[in-house]
Amino acid sequence: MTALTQLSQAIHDAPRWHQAEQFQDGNEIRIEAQHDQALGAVVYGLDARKAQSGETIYRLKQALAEHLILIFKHQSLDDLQYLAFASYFGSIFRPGADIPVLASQDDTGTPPDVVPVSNAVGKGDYTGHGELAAHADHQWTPLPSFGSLLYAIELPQDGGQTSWYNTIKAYEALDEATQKHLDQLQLITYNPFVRAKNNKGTTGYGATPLYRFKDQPIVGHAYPHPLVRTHPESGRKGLWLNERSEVELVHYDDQSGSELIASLREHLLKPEFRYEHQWEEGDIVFWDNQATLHSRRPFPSDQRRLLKRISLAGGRPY
Ligand SMILES: O=C(O)CCC(=O)C(=O)O
Ligand SMILES: [Fe+2]
Repeated sequence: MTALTQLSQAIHDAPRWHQAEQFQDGNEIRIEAQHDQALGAVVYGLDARKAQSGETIYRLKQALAEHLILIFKHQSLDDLQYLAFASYFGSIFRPGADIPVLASQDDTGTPPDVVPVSNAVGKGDYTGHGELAAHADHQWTPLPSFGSLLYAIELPQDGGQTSWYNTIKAYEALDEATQKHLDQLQLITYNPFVRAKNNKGTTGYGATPLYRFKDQPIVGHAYPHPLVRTHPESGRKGLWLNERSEVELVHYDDQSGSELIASLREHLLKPEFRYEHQWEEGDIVFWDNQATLHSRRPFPSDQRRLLKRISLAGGRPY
């Protein structure tokens, strides 16, 4: 028989339902909303290595749509177990080789299914140790991932916290006239990894113009998406704009477009829309990429930090 891919192997090896000790009892799971925070719920009592019931997965999906990030505590998984758990929630995000993203490999042009987000050289060193500006993963692609999971394996003593922003609350806080105006706009977010590929040595995040004026060159392909995105499950609207990528409003005046975007970015990053996660080893954070942004604090380069990310495929934003 031919060798299996990592993903097929993961499903092949996943716990069978007749092994009672490997089947999660849904009654053991507690989902606690973070009522004092802008978003998020903590999931206790779930062991992601185990087989999950349909009811449990449905409950988690509903909780994700409502709270936008789910924080699973005390996990201990290998890559195959992690893939088996993540793929309950959708297909693994696998962009084409024509779309560079974080961790796209030189030979295949595509990223691995499990991306090491780390400054530990030799374990994959994607994203380094610097600050990461607030972004939605893969927003610059034709079909951005609907969500991602980050699993904390090794953490620094200082820094490296990740924050998530509730873009639905940010949209709802705008006045009605502004909402109406924004509802009709399309935004192009240019792929920072195209620029990074052209200028080897940059990370892909940051170091790009914040807004493209029409007399400036276009770097990479343009995929216009709505500036105000509707959440597929809840129908709620969110402001889908990141902090630092080069963007452009379609059919809009350069000067007023760049000013509008700058003021919306300032609005989005307000502390009342944000939750900062203080990582503990064994945490998995699963976020809805359709209605959140995330950013990261820097940490000292001589301290190691290793998290593993799995992104799940999504549809065309609307
Ligand atoms: O390192 C982090 O905390 C976040 C990295 C990130 O943006 C990602 O994995 O999508
Ligand atoms: Fe990210």
